Amino acid sequence: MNMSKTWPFLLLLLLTAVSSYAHTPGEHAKVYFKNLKDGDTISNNYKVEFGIEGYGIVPAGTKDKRRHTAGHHHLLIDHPGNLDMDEPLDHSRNCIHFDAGEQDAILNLPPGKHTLQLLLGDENHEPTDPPLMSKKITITVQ
Ligand SMILES: [Cu+2]
Repeated sequence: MNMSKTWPFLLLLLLTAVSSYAHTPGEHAKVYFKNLKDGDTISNNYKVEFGIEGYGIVPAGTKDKRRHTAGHHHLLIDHPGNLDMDEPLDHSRNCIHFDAGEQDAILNLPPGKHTLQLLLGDENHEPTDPPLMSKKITITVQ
């Protein structure tokens, strides 16, 4: 066997094994707002829908191996931005957890401008690595 031709192949195999590490979404994975975009104006009781591609949704606390390829949504509302990506996400009015795997929510916010952003968390509410975050959008509530 010619080792000079085999080494690059082995290296590629090794890199592939490392990059498919648990809780690591692929580079094409993303979360996004299905029916809201930056600059939109909405009325209260708006049902916002959460989209996800290239990764799955499971309830928080899932113990089986689905947890390696799926998580649950968090909606950051007017979040101050002091997020530690290595710690579980806080439960606050700025960070709403969708522990049951919900993929939509009814928005009821005070009139005015608000920022919204989606961030996926794992079974322990920690962001994946790299984090699956939507673009931060600013909306106006009438
Ligand atoms: Cu959570």
